[in-house]
Amino acid sequence: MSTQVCIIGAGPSGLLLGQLLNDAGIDTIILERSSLDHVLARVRAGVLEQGTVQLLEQAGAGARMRAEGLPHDGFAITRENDTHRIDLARLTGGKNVMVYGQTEVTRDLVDRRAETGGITYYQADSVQPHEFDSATPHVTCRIGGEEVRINCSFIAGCDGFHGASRRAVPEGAIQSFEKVYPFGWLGILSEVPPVSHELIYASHSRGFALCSMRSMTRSRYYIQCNAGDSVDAWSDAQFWTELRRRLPPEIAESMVTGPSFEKSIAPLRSFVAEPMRFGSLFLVGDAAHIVPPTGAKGLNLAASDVHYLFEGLRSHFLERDDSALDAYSQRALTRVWRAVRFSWWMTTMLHRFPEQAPFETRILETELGYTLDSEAARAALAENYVGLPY
Ligand code: RFL
Ligand code: PHB
Repeated sequence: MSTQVCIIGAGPSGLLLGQLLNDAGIDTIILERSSLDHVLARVRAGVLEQGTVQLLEQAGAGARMRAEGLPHDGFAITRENDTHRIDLARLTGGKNVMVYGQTEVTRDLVDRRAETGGITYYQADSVQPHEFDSATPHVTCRIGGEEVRINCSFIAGCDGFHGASRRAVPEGAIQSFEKVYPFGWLGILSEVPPVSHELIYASHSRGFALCSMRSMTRSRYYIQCNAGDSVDAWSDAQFWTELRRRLPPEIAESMVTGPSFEKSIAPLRSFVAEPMRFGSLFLVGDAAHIVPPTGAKGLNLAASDVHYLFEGLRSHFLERDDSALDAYSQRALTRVWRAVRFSWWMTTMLHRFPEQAPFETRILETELGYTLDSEAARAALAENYVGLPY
């Protein structure tokens, strides 16, 4: 087989890149390790920046998001029992974010690829990029028990943090930066109306909590938990009790609870691999970087990487101009590091760290107090939350 761009991974970055390329007349094949059902069942992000919304529209996958997504002009931060609203629209000159689940984004992109005849192989085993530093890049894998070789001009590694693409790069050619946080997020989905029509980020002496949503009848809630906790150790009743304790009483009292239909623990990590290009292999999204979910940036960074790479590939194939492709790694990494800094800052300011020195605790309390009281600090928070320009 052969194609112009072989894309590894059918998560949001692989599907979005594949759609933009196919629509521009550039041929792609997507290889995905898991089954379609598994890809569609993953529950993750919920907040889309305007740049992500525009890219989904550009890919022809924006209609349901426009109809069913919830535009949010602000969110709340609670500190023990006080509530402070961050007015995103006022602080950013009219910008907002869209609350629309990653599960729905993935479904819309999968449907659009099927409508437009794009090729995706699911359950592709042992996917491996080869010779991306030569004139004959190719990818091998097993599909339905058969060995397959795909010759291509470029390989897009969109296969997430645990994928094969980054691991195919020789150790000396890549530099990694990593910080692992000493806690996780225990998250649930429940068919109950959200406690507030906007998100609530709660900083509390018992630990962080987040009240989010997927619709006006489906809530997504998270609480900071210990790094080693197991999901089975948390009953729904224990989850709801702990969540309520971390919220101001008037919010906790008005919260509707019910059985969870999804419950999982996510570890928190910041990670960046540099550079993001190795010959004809490009790393995109979680394959190159991970942020803790506190700033809602992971999926949005995957989208901005896709934007830069699509522009580069489009100019290469349609205009015979390689300048944007050559600038990919640098342009993507500049935006990535800003989001890594913001996510680290939000995480550090809002969580409670085990064994924190009293000095650090006071500094972080002061950081939060300053952020909530200063118009300039709130504007900086809002500017980053809605998403820095591409
Ligand atoms: P993905 O989604 O991990 O997709 C990678 C795909 O590659 C496949 N794959 C392989 N395929 C072939 N061969 C291999 N060897 C392969 N290895 C892996 C995988 O099966 C998968 O289908 O990466 P992608 O596309 O870069 O997308 C990144 C986003 O999924 C991620 O950044 C976000 O979910 C992060 N995130 C959030 N981001 C936001 O922008 N806003 C949020 O509100 C937000 N909340 C979150 C989050 C992530 C969370 N978790 C669980 C980590 C909340 C949580 C709890
Ligand atoms: C979510 O709804 O899953 C969500 C929202 C905001 C975040 C992280 C996750 O910062």
